[in-house]
Amino acid sequence: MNNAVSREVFCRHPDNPILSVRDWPYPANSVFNAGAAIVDGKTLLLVRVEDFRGISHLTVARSSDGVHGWEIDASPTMVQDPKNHPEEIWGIEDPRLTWLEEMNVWAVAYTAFSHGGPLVSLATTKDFRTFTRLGPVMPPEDKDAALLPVRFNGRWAMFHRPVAKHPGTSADIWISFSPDLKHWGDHQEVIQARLGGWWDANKIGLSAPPLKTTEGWLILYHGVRTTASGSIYRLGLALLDFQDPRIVIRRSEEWVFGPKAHYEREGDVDDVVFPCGWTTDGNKVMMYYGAADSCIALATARIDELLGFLRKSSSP
Ligand code: M1P
Repeated sequence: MNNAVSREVFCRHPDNPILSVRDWPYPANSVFNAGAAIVDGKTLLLVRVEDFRGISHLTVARSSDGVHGWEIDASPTMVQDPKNHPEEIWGIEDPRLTWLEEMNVWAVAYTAFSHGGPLVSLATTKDFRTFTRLGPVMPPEDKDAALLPVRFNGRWAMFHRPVAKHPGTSADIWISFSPDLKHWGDHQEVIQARLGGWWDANKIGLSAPPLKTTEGWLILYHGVRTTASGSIYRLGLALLDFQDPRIVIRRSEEWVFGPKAHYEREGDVDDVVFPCGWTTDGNKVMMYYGAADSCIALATARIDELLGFLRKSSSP
């Protein structure tokens, strides 16, 4: 075993990939990058499905144990609606789910692929059958968004990843605040991509929604390393202050997970691990990730080990 493998704190499920187009009830090119939640005692994945035009929609899959026996909606659950939402002209992608106790709804933060590029849209749902769209909340290019589950000084908070057109700038994780989920402001950079030879140089993005822990908000993010043979998507951790999530307490220096298995290394886009959701069961976290933009895999970790890994990292 080499060092890179031994340092990974997530453990792949032996039945990976747990979902692929072979499981799908209708023809599709690929299924990947799913939001995850526990709903009515079952694991629910809101899966990005790419059709044979290259356009993505979202479909629900449910399982009692989160690994096997998936019940998948027979037809697409949430599809692009370009008539009412022109920003969805080229599809909807990469949903992140957050339970908003105060409103008694699930918030879905997703990427709408508009004429101007990818942007952040929000919707809410109570049952994952019907969705109420709030529309676009961040202009292009912006994606990798997720809400925090509670208000901060009366305002909702959302992480997202804008990309500037200005050459030489990095793509970093920002936070913004809103009184009503519709109007967003007080934008602030929270986690910056590193530079140079780092695994997370120049481009990062939030992966799964922030997880509430005893030590603060646990952040899982992807870093994109550009190499001569393409990009490598790996995952890192950060810990944010519980009261003020603009404050970074710790950030991992090494990645905690990267493409190693064949289904992560080869697919429509090679060398990609891309989680959009994780669920918890006590101290255990189940991370659902898109592998090589082609299928869905599962890896698990102990939350105390993730926090322990971060404790060994220096404060930024
Ligand atoms: O192909 C890898 C990923 O590329 C994009 O992610 P990002 O813009 O954060 O680099 C997304 O299109 C994502 O869906 C895709 O998995």
